Amino acid sequence: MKIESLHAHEILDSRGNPTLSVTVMLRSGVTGTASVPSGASTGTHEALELRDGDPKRYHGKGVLRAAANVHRIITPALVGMNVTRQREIDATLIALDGTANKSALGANAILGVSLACAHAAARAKKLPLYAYLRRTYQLPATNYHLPIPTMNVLNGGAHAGWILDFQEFMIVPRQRKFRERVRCGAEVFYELGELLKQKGFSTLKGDEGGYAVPLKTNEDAFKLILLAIKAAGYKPGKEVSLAMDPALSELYNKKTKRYELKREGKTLTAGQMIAMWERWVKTYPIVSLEDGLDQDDWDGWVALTKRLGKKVALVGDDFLVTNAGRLAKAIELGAANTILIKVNQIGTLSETIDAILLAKQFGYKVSVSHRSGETEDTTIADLAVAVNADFIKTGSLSRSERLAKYNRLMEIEEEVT
Ligand code: 2PG
Ligand code: MG
Repeated sequence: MKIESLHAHEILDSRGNPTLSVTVMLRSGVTGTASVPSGASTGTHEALELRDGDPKRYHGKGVLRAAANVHRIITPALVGMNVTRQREIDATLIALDGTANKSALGANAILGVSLACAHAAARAKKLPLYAYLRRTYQLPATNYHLPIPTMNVLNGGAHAGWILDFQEFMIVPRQRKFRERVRCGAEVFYELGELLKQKGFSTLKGDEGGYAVPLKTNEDAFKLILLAIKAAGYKPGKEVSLAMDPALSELYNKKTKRYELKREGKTLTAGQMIAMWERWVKTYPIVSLEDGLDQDDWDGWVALTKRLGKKVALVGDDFLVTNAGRLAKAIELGAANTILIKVNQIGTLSETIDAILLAKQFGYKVSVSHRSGETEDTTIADLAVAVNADFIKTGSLSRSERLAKYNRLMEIEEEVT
């Protein structure tokens, strides 16, 4: 079980940007590998993704410094450690870095190592990753519930050249089996493509594999999706619900304290934004609203939660950044009722698990999420199953880096049921 060596190198993510892949090798020869995702609409309170800033390579986006940190600083500290002591490994990584936002070594360097260790340990223990995680963190549940997927079929915002103001319009298939949820999502996605073609739109796709189309209004997105759900033979609200991530921190003007919906030519206050969400939730079968206000508008989040918290999942992404500290404050104030979990927002597996455990303890729902920049790594699928997450958010029904997670979940379902 002892760690023999670590190797980190640059690979490219789904946008063609460099990211880290890390392999841990044990004395026994067993290895574990993980690669690190990367966001585009990142929250200001996320852990730091270390990039080289050398304009001669990859427009400054190289991660050679992060790789060097793995080799020069992390490796000497971890060699000889027992790879199954994940909490000790993560505590060592956090102490080595010594900053609050992992800016010394880079959260990408730290996360790559943290996840690769879990993979190596699971393999050494001859367990699937989800079962290993459950055991190593002594997670209480004994049964397995596969998550409800929230599938981003129409892309806007920073993921699609601002073709729409809001970033993600998602379908939420609710069939009993995960495999049937995937099938339903794919069938609705095909119908949506057909509808778009009929209306004369192209069916080009955004970063998360959903269609990227210049609709007149943001609301038109849901109107179209409802048509697609019906055309695919499913009942909106019963078999398929809706979810959205308008990613409003991206539209917030801190100086004017207004949300700027440029495509629609609207400028709204937080109060007007909340009123709009109330109307949408009344009109459409929306079950989940992520980042419905700016990441630092604590009062607004409390007001939003009072108004809609009993009806829909109010998901904190940029707002909570997988950070147990921010989550504790939100719990105290009564802000949001669901946490989005992104491993690279916080930078170690153990801190991720701590945020999840805190959320569950206080009745917050958990949605495990990809980033808009992804790789073929499927760790988040196993993580979602390990913790019995309520939701998983991992993109559309196209693009292999998104489908890899759905495919892994279908495989896991066969193992656990
Ligand atoms: C989000 C994510 C993932 P990004 O805002 O929820 O969908 O986007 O990874 O660009 O932050
Ligand atoms: Mg988000």
